[in-house]
Amino acid sequence: MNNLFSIISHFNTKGTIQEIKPLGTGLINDTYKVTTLEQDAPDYVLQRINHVIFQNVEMLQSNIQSVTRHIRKKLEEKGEKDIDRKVLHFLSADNGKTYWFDGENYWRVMTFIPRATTYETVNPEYSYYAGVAFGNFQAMLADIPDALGETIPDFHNMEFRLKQLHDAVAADAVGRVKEVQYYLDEIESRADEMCKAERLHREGRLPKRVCHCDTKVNNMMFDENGNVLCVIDLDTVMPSFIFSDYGDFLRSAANTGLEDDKNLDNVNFNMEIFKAFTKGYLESAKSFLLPIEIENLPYAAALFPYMQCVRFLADYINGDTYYKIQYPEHNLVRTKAQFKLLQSVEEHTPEMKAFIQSQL
Ligand code: GN1
Ligand code: MG
Repeated sequence: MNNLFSIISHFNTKGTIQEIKPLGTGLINDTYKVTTLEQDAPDYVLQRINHVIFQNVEMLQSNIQSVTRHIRKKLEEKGEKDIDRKVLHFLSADNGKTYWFDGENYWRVMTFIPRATTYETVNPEYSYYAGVAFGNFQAMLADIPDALGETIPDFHNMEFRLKQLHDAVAADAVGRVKEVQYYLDEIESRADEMCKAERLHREGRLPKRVCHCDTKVNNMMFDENGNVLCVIDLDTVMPSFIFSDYGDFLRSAANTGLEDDKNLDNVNFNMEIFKAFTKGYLESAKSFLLPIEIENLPYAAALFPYMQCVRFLADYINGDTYYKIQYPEHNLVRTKAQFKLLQSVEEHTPEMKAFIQSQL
């Protein structure tokens, strides 16, 4: 922890640092809350950037700067109040950049947003607000002037994720392939259908837009009245299909169980959350979405549990090199839970299609 105090001293903070302790449940970066002593000094969030995963930290931070600058400008133009709680603010370090390299790790600091909460689960009312907020987020970024880099190349490219799984199976680095054959077969039988987005894109029928690409429900800040303040965790903001944001929110928020639930009976797709989120999303995004995007929203709802199933399984087969795990079979448990969620989404597809039609 001493080390953390010395790291934050390289950033342009106000007040006296009193305490630094772990914050949140992210699977990639390490996050800490930094509390200051004085009432009038803000608190901060300190993060160690996982640079094995985000290899180009310069590009990463430059993307985030472009995005936050653009959103701030949009909010100012709309005459919004309380803007400091509605867009993230990153501090400069001694080197004039928004990150600091200590010789081993990359670090960044942002201002902590006061009186705001994140949730691991949300009710239909909050899902509706989240739908409106993610639609607005995409709409605000539609005319961002800077070209954003792909911080993780092919991040939500389903063909690429399947190739990674196939490579993992071929290498079978820790001898786990034999125990997961059932899941490999289930994945293979859906592979063609699930790679539809990439095909439509190649045919010129499906555009990429600037998306958040990690719209897990816990990446959204709500105020004390349930209003959405802002979207956080901007590392993966990049051009993608709108399916990314729509699908990943539902994957996390409409799951009646946990992402890593050991009891698969808990895991089902919650249609009330689906309806509320879809209603909100279509209200704010309908004006710019193409018919092919709207028509494929049920596909997006299936794509993300499927993709996550593929990613967790590949990591399990590789011997757990990507996601943080709490116990040896953790990635297998996650795979099974995502697969159960996928099956439940599949059962609800006709109902989803009918609901979407009713909203147009
Ligand atoms: C990771 O950083 P975090 O925990 O919000 C991952 C997402 C996955 C998610 C699964 C950069 O998100 O893509 O959907 O875990 N982020 C990265 O929970 O791989
Ligand atoms: Mg997160």
